[in-house]
Amino acid sequence: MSETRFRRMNDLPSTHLLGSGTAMCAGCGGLQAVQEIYDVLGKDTVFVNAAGCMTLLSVYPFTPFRGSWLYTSMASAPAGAQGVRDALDLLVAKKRMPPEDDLAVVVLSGDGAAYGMGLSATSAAIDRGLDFLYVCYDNEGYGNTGQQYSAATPHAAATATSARGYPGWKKDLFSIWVANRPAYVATAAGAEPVDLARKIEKAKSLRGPRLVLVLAPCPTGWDFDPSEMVEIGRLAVRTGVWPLKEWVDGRVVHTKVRRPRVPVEEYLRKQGRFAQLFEPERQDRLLAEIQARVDAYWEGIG
Ligand SMILES: Cc1ncc(C[n+]2csc(CCOP(=O)(O)OP(=O)(O)O)c2C)c(N)n1
Ligand code: SF4
Ligand SMILES: [Mg+2]
Repeated sequence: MSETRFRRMNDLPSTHLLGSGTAMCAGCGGLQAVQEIYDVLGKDTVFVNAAGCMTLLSVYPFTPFRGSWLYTSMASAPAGAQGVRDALDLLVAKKRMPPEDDLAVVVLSGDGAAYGMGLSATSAAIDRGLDFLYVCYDNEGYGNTGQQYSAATPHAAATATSARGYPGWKKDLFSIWVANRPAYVATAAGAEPVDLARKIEKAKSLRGPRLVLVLAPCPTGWDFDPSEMVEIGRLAVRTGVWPLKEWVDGRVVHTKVRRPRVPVEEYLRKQGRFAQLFEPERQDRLLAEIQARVDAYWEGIG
């Protein structure tokens, strides 16, 4: 695997510029998910955005969003959301803003913030019962700074800081949130837009701490052709690598169960970050172990 792969974001041609004058990669799964989510949330939303790729969407004073946008450090988005929520509540309580002008407070962060740096602030916000929706677009690494591994990186994936393959196993953020007993927790994928839209609708209708965790295929960090973004997202679901599920009313429900599942290898093969599993020689033991973990998950749910 070449090191230069992880420098591509800085070398992007101007064709990757969006209307707001910001630089995003072509075929960005995170951007696809944010667009789908914003269609449902609408403009009466304040995004509290932890530093990451989506921060590039808004460069003061320009933003492609019709609502509001606040930028925070990686660890602080839930604390920022608390401040915004409190300010809105005070404005309504003091009759300086009519209740119909109230805004939904939405944290938007990558996995580096959601699974790692911002996790204690998130836990505290859930403990306080903060009324907010947390949207995490999970591209399984620190994408904005060149795809270093994060706690969301899958086993054996090559990153800028794990050239021979990440030795750890992806953290189960869904279960961590569930353990905190919030109002709602769901996983979703931009490649499954109907399921994603339904979950955002559901989350929008509830109050209290809510998480929607969206897989975000990342051509730059995962090393695949941008035209394959949707197909890779679908394969993550069809292989069972990325279960679509929600936790509501105290139980976990899987919203899409594929039988039979596509072999995991079909998902891995399409991504350069897993190339060392196939070249220079096939890593049969590792491939079998990855498949067995996915099988064990699905056998475990009955
Ligand atoms: C405390 C801290 N360390 C490092 C950085 C530099 N930094 C900015 S964005 C980023 C990556 C964030 O990763 P993630 O949350 O997964 O979002 P992504 O970039 O993948 O969209 C890093 C490390 C920072 N802003 N703050
Ligand atoms: S590095 Fe990945 S997540 Fe970040 S803008 Fe590029 S494709 Fe999107
Ligand atoms: Mg990330």
